[in-house]
Amino acid sequence: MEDEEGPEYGKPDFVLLDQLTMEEFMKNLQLRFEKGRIYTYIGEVLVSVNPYQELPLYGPEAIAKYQGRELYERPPHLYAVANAAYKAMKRRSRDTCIVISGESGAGKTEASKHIMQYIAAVTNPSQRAEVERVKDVLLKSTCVLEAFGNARTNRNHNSSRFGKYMDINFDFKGDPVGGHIHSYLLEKSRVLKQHVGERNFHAFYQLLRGSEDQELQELHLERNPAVYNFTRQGAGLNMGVHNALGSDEKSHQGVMEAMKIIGFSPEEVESIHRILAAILHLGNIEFVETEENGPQKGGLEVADEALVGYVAKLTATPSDLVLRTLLARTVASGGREVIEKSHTVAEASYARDACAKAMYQRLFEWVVNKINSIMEPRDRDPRRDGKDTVIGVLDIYGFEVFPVNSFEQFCINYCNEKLQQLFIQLILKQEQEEYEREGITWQSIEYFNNATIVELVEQPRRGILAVLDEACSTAGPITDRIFLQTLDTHHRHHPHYSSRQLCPTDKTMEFVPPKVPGSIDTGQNFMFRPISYVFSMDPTLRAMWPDGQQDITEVTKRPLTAGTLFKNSMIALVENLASKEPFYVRCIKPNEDKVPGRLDEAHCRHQVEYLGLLENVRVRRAGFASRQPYPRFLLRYKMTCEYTWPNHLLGSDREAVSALLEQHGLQGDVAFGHSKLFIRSPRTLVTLEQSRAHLIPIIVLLLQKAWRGTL
Ligand code: AD9
Ligand code: MG
Repeated sequence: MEDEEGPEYGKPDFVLLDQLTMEEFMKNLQLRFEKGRIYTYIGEVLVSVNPYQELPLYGPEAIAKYQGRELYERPPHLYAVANAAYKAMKRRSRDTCIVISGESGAGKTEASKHIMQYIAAVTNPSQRAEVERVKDVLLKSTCVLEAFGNARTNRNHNSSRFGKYMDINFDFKGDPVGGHIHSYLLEKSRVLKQHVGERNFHAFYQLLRGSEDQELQELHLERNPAVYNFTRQGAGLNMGVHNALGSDEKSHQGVMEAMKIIGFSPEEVESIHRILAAILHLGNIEFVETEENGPQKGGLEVADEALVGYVAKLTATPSDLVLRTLLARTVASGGREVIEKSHTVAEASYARDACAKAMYQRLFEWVVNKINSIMEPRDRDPRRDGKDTVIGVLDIYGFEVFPVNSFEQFCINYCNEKLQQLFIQLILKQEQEEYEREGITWQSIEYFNNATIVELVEQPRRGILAVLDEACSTAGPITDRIFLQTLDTHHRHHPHYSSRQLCPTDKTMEFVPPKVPGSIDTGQNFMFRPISYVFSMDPTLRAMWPDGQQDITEVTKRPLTAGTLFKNSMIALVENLASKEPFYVRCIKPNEDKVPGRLDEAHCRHQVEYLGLLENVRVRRAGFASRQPYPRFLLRYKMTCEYTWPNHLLGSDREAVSALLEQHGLQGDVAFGHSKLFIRSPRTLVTLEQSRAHLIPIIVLLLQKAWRGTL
């Protein structure tokens, strides 16, 4: 990797563009991408384009180049951002966070892994055993969570189907001593259904393809995923042997090893496999109306009793309980009276699916909790009142629009809007704070604030989620229609709302309510409770249902809806992020086809637009196009002035910068802050850049001559 970047690589910071237009922005992005420069700054924000190929940018050597450096000293890189966050945390004891955003497949998860690797590599020089243990768990947790929370989608072969925010706790030496993962809304509907070309969560295929014959026999499983309803849809029979991580067999070994290192016991791993197997068997259970009883009596039985037997055995639950869970439900009928109500075929199928979904979700949550319990900081530093300093890394599922968008896409996109809003607020807030700190007067500028979109979702009573809650509480088949009509009544004229009835085609930049059939159902978070697991003898399964022993009359009370729960978790997340010093990575997906090295202009331009990157540059340049610490400024431009090249002999860097600017006649366009130079017009930077570009070849020539001794 080059330490310096010449003009042929374009501008390493978009703030340096001569003219700020979309064309110029895209030209610079494209030029850098073609030269393998996938990272570019906007000030301290890192823009990253997914190369879809292995580039020689990572690893110990590259890490060493960034370690302890300032952001500007090396070409833009994720390591530089990780290093900046780490330094802010260590030097100033500030809690920091790195927010990674971008659409599905843009490279967020990969970026978060590089960040973690950087932090792991630069910490614990004294090799303390406890810190090494924590680092191992932090690094290995990713692989386990990806197995259970990622899946192949048409947009990304290793798509995160949950949001992840990971805190890493550091002690006063700056070494990781613990961590905590918050997971957000797993796309659990994927357990049951997948679009054409997509897969269920990796864990199922890894189990089937990676287990020994003997293990599969014990789980009553066949190796072929095409045998199971939950794993045979979406992908063709020969598809999906590989995910982005390699073959399922290899991944299985990797996950098993990771679980061992993290500290899952062999019994726990076995339980996990039994639960996955039970879910697969559940998916194959079909229901038939019994002839003796006749449909009018509602008699129902399962087509293949053996499957119920497998589920019962694998979950260590009496099989008559499993059967009863599927064929009937227990409801509270006024007061404390409890009655059992038989299911129709449709209801039984719904119960089976709800059961499978719930089991998987609980399994996922249990895995997250298990990892958290192992990462819990053990010895808190008493000098800090037991408080560690924290770096948070946010890798959330990216913005996505499908031909049919479910409630889950609605939540994913709402989450992305919420993060965009935070980005806008923090970027402006940071600017203001910096001007104040440096004693500079601030000039505000116009920008699009997507708060209006977030409000459309969150507003009390009229907002999309409030209306959805209302519709969920009104039982009956017409609720979907009522939901849509109510939304139309409230928001017909909202600039960012398009009604399904008025405008059936999606406009991706606008907020379209989820396609309704089924969304009420998912939004309700109401399910037939898999009551049988309360009685499971499997300790892992019991641990997944800590609420299992609750009184049935308590349980059938209306729970908070999934929408409200998600909204609350998003508000808490944003509050948490806002309390920390933020660093941003804005990921861009170069093309829809996952092709290495190809950047589709229109596709990227769209992302640059909705990520507000041009606005970001504009805000950065509005008051002052650029601000740079004096040493950084000198490092880049000192060759353009006789008083500063090769080193200045003036009293301070600030004085040297002043002399340099005076020589160029540019002193009228700048303000001198306490530690930084603020440059008003991009022209000034352009003049300096041109002067520098003009001098570089001359200096290179002189240096070559000096080396050859011909000077
Ligand atoms: V989603 O919202 O979870 O669907 P992400 O997380 O944004 O999405 P991800 O990081 O999973 O995308 O990247 C998608 C794929 O792009 C990876 O599986 C890699 O094959 C590829 N990728 C991403 N970043 C890099 C990189 N820096 N170098 C090489 C990369 N390949
Ligand atoms: Mg991801």
